Amino acid sequence: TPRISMTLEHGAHRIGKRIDSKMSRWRNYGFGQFIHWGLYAIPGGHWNGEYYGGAAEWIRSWKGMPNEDYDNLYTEFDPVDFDPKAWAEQAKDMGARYMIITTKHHDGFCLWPSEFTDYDVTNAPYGQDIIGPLVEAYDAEGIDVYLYFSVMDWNHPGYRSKLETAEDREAYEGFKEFTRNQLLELLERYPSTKGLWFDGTWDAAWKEQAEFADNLAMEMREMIPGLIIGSRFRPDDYGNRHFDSNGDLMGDYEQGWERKLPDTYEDTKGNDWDCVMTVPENQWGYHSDWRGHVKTSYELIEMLVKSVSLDGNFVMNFGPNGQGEIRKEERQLAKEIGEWMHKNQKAIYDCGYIDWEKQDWGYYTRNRESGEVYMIVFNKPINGALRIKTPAKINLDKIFDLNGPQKTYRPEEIHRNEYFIHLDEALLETPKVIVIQYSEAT
Ligand code: JFZ
Repeated sequence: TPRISMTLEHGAHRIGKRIDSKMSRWRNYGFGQFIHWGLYAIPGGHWNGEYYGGAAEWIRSWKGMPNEDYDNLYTEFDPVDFDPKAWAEQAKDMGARYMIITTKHHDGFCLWPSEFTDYDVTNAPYGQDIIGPLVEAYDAEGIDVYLYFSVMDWNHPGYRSKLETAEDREAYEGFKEFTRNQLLELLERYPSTKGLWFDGTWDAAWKEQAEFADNLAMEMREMIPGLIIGSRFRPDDYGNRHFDSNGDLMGDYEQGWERKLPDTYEDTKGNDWDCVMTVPENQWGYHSDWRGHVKTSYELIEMLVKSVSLDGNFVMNFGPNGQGEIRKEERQLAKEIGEWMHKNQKAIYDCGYIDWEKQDWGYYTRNRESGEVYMIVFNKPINGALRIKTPAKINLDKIFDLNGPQKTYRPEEIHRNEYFIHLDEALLETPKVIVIQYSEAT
């Protein structure tokens, strides 16, 4: 059926996935690290001994903390324990293949020396660039760096959430120019940047900027060809975000999976996507008092596996404290996930979705190059029998453990295209990976 679509000047410029090598590299990461770091790490979710229950990086918007106090926190920003090499090594050990760092969050404080504002690291006691040394350290570990940038900026005098008066419009023009300058500055300073992760683009004022945002994206891609930008940047002609007025994805991947995962492949609409996930329920920046449920490495590994099985990347967040230290809970999780990744990364890296019917024992992933299929088993049935249903005309050639006893399984055919393999281990201590090599019958 022909698509009925309206003409948009600033809608999606491409239907379907990007197929170039830079985007393939992004698609194949599987696992990434997010770092939320800024002035909010200093109060860590408290002010004057009072506990703030919202997301720590939003504390400025809390009536318990005067804006003036927040805006002076920069005079205390002196993270003497900041060790970019240690962060990068930890990320490498954990198995992350890309990293996203908050260059500027909603508060407007810049972790790089910006020519366009005084509200940056150089005017804090620390007095030095944070982003440069981070990029260098992660580049050295072979971990690709992406820059998080909040368009919303609570510090810039021209920033508006909505444009009601002529004065607002004039002020906002200055803010747009500032935004453009900062973005081009970042790309010029850090040319190994692989992409930008935008945020704070939901305001009514920004939703009117289809043309400006579209042109700016083009300009940034001229500076760094192949630059990867998700769907959380530009609005279309009618102010629609992520998906344009025709329902087509704007940007290189869908950025709507924030602290949630799709359940089925249909939910992803066949697009590229990433899921960004906090360790507690909703804390991105450092909060010294995590309350409520804190995710375990087991849960995070399951989310990672599920993401890859549905063709997405999983990005786990870290919130270093005001001294520049990564808290011990996060270090411990990184270590546990890393231990699993070292043994099982074959089922994650360069892998994606395969259209075999999902079974209750866990998830399938498939290596996009070799075609090898992995069963990542989280739930062992009481009888130890794992069901495999394949599409028609598939021969299961060889089924074996990725690790451990290197056991080979002989599938028991129970129906046409339906089998059991029988596990004999008593209990699974960690999610177990079984490799399936198959061929298509002619
Ligand atoms: C934003 C920020 O406000 C937050 O502090 C953090 O940086 C996070 C990664 O991004 O929060 C969002 C953004 C988008 C949605 C929800 C929270 N969303 O699309 O549902």
